[in-house]
Amino acid sequence: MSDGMDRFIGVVAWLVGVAAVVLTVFFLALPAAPVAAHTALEASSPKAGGKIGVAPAQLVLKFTEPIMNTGSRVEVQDPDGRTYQAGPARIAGDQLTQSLAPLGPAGQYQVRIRVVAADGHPLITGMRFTLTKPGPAAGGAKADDRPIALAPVYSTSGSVNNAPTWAPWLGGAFAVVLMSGAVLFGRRATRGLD
Ligand SMILES: [Cu+2]
Repeated sequence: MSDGMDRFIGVVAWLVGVAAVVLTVFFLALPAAPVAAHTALEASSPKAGGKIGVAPAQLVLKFTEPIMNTGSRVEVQDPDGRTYQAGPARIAGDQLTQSLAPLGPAGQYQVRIRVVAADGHPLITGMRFTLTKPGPAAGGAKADDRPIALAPVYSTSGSVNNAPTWAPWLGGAFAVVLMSGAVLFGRRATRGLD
């Protein structure tokens, strides 16, 4: 094969590699905007993972982005499996308020949360808090309905849709591009020896 042909193949290989990288980055960057608009649980009252002595009259959740008025569901369950959410969740912007029936026994309460982000993607997450003394329904003190102090949520369990799912694809695409480049370069080098 002539030197001219070798050079031509080299240039084509290089152009294909560059085009692959550019197109990969371009197409994989597209879903980045909706990903950024996903929502996550940012703060809560009671505090996620916290301990409280007096049962709250309501549960307040603050999200990183506004959430839709439809499709939300909050469930507050005691250690025995009874639930205490009372009526529908009330949503205002990025905040959700769920009225609670008088809580029961002391112990860990599980909060299951489903909301729909402004971009239409559902967020399913959860948190727990511990009631250290029996609630009103178990003979304890009257529910606490003082103004809510929201505490930041540092980690949420069972959270979906918030991971940048394109990241592994990006890595994989680059690996493929690099391997293709290596194969083409190898072929070219071998041809050079003929
Ligand atoms: Cu989304």
